[in-house]
Amino acid sequence: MKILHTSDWHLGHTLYNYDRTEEQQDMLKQMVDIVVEQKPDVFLLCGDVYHTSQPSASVQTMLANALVRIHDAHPQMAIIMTAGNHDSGSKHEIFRIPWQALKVYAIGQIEKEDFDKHIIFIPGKGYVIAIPYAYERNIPEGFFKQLLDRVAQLNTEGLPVVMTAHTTVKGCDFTGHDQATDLTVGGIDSFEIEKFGDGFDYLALGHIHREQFVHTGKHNVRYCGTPLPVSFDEQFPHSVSIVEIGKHGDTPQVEKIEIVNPKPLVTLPTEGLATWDGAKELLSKYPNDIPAYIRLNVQIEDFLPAEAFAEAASLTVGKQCRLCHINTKRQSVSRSETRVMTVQEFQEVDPIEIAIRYAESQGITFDDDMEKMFKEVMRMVNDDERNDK
Ligand SMILES: [Mn+2]
Repeated sequence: MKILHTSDWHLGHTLYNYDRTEEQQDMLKQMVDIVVEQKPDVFLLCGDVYHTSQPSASVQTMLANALVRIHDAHPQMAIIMTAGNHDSGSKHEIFRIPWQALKVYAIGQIEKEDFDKHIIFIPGKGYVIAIPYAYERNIPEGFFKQLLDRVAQLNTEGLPVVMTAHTTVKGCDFTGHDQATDLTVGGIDSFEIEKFGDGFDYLALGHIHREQFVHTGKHNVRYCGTPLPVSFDEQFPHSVSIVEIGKHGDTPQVEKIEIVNPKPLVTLPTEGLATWDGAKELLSKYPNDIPAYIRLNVQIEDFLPAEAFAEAASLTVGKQCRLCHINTKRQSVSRSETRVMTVQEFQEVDPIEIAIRYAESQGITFDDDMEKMFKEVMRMVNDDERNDK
């Protein structure tokens, strides 16, 4: 069985209010080309199809058109698409039945009773157990094992078994995720890898944006990573994974195919921090004809002048690059700092840093327990917001 493993498309994502439709269309075109060339048996899209649970009409059209083109590129292929934490699980399944006409299987929600919804048989090739966004509280005890046992019963031919989920497993590399604000990544909602049981030949994961194998000693648990960077912190190559498994029990063979972003996310300086004047110089020297999104990393002692962003943005006039963000790091944070923040500063700082500052101003030590409680509350707030949509 040959699988194209991808996840975290985040269609509809805007970067500091810049529309990214062109890049996303380009990425989708590259997906079609890879399918034409590789002819996989299964196309696995493991969650975070959209960036928000309420994508616009044009973004939904972009996905639907892309799925048709991907199907047309190799009509025998099954396309299995699960919902991630950014997607609405119920909306993901609206067109579940009509999509099946194009061998597109849309799985948005965990079905505790109907296992067959999660088990997709690819005749003569293998089985895929498709699980959308999974975290401890929405997975019934023994759920993975029951699914694997069911497939073991069915799989009399010894065909490869693939399981897919959108989740965090303990011990993976979070590089690229801001753990203070991306609370579904930070550890509260993460699974021990043992929870998935055994009986699968490959565990295809989505959610973590850096491609990686998760260390299990078996070389068969993998995040494929994002095809397009979602944040400036994703300073690593982006790709899809082509996975081949001969028969049940074999070790999967994995090859990466890089996805090229026509408009890269560039941080200046590329390493470390520059002074404010140094950062402006780097920006004014940036080549006129290279399209890119730019973030500046600036070392400051206090705060940047209020007009700093406009000043830096004016340096990009006549260039193809766009300034997105000025990231500031203070040389030393004074513990007794009581200076009032501007609205812009307030929006740029992580919520947890604001909580720490507030605690300090009240003479309270913000210890590990406090941090844990704060993150738990943030997670509950985020969950509520998601469920309201
Ligand atoms: Mn994601």
